[in-house]
Amino acid sequence: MALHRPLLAGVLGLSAVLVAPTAATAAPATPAPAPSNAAAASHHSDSLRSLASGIGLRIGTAVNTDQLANNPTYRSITASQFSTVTPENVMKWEVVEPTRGTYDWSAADRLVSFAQANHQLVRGHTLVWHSQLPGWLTAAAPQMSADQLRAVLRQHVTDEVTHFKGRIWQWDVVNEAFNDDGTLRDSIWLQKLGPGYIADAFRWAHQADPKAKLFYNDYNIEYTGPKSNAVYAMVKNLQAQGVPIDGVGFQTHLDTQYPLPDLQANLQRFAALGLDVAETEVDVRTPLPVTPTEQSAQVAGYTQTLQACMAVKRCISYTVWGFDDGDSWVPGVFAGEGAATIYDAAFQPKAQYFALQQALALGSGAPHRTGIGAGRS
Ligand code: 9MR
Repeated sequence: MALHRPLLAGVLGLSAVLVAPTAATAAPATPAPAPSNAAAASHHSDSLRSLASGIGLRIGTAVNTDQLANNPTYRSITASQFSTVTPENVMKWEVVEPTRGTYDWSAADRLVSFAQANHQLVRGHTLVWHSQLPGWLTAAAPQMSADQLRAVLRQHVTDEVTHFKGRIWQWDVVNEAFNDDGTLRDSIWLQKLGPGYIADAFRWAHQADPKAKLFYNDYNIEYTGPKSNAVYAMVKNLQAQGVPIDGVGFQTHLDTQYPLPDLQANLQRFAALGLDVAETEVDVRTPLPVTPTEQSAQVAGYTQTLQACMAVKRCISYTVWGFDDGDSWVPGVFAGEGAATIYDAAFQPKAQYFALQQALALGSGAPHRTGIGAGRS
């Protein structure tokens, strides 16, 4: 899940970032009555969402819906700092259809309502993936014929997109279908259905909600190399077949131990295909405990990733994968690493937060994104 080229210098070599704690930027921890959707968001002019709106860029976060329901501080920051939200887990297949044929949209519906109440757009995540599948499906799939499995997948895509029709800005239709060497991942989808499942999923999603922007989403495709080249070739191929694909999501899970050589140029080459691009799951982890040097690298990582997006007109959203260290997925997966987000576990903004704020403030002359709230054209 990470680049295998060591070199802190790649990140540190970036221009120094002034980390000026100029103004009180954390959202006030105003208690809001749970479980109200009214998060009392006062959109300060120096919030991330306000600063980004000047160039038509959406700033997002993955949302832990348990925290959203129970923690007023979490709710307040989610509402005040971000203009798009992504459900971290509650739109995944195992959550929405725990028993075959019985849907549970409740948690996802609550998030979508929260987003609407706070004038936020929603990135739907994710329809077709090899992970977080319901147990009934992984148990039954090996015995199914290709036609049976295709019908199950079609039903899932159609029912989920139909349920949220008109309320999703960007759908991650297919997630993480490639290996790092550029070959297709050996998932149940590839094994039984062959590579055509990818085009099918986009077509089914488009039929169910013709206005949603449909994305392919993956990690380790931020820089040129076998994996991003394979995704690039796939996208061109889908376009040549007339498949309705609108964008590519670059997850951007970074680690200060590895460099990020050519993100902007890579985003630009996908944009040049006529696609939207987005950074969809940004975080920058580091070995713990964090030293000042490592934190400088993390700050540079956030600045670099945001500036790359800002420089590319077709980069329409920049989403962090959770905003606080207390809720980050990183420590549970990468032993000894963490501190990957922009707020600490006590919901205080870190230098990483101020770096994003400053990049937005200094980048007000970046190209203005157009049609940002609109669906596909
Ligand atoms: O952050 C998510 C975590 O809570 C889940 O346990 C995990 C299960 O695989 O998925 C995490 O989110 C992933 C996202 O859906 C796709 N890209 C990688 C993310 C981090 O693993």
